Amino acid sequence: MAFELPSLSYAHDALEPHIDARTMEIHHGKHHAGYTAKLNAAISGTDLEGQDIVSILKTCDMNNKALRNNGGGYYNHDLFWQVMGPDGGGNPDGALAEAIDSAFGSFEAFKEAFSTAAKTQFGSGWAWLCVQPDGTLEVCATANQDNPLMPGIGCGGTPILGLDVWEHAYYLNYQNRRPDYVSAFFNVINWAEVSARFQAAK
Ligand code: MN3
Repeated sequence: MAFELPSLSYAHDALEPHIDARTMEIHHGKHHAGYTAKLNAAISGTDLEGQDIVSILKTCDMNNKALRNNGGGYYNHDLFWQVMGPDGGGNPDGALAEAIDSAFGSFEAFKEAFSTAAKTQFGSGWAWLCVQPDGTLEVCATANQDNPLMPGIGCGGTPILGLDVWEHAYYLNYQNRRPDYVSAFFNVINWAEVSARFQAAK
C-alpha cells in the first residue's frame, strides 16, 4: 500500500500573515507531494512496502539516500502541518508545560533554545523538540530531511514539534530573514497537538 499526501486540516491562507498561502500551496502541493511520490518509488518492490513510516525511519539504511531523504521528507512535513494551526500560538499547558519548565527552566528559555537551533542550523534542515524514553524533553537540529527517529541522528528522541528551515519554507515571504520566520512560527504552533504527541510518546 502506497503512502498518500496527507491533506491539510486548514486552508492554505489560514496561517497568514505568519506563513503565506502561496508558500503553503507550493510547500504542501509540490514539495511534500514530491517526497511522498519518491518515498513510494524508493520502497516499491522492497520488504518496506506496507510498513508504517516510523518503522521505516527507525530502521533506515542511512546509505540509501532515496529512502533517507524522501522517507524523512514525507514524515517531517506530515508532522509539520499538524503542529501548526490557525488557532495556534500562546503557551502550552498541563504536563507538557511542566516538562518544558523542568527541561529548560521556563517557556521563554525553551523558546530561546528552539529558536537558536532553528536559526543556527546551517543550510537546509529542521529544528525539533523531542521526548526521550524517560519523558524528558530535548531540543536538537538536523540537516536536510533527517530526523531524530533515524539511527544516530540528532538527540535520538521522538519528535513532537518540528520547524522546517529549508528556504522553500519561508523564502517567498521572508527572503533571507530566517530569524523573522522562526519568530513568526511561534504564532501558529498548535500546542494541543504537541501535547497529544507528548502524551503518546512518553
Ligand atoms: Mn519543507
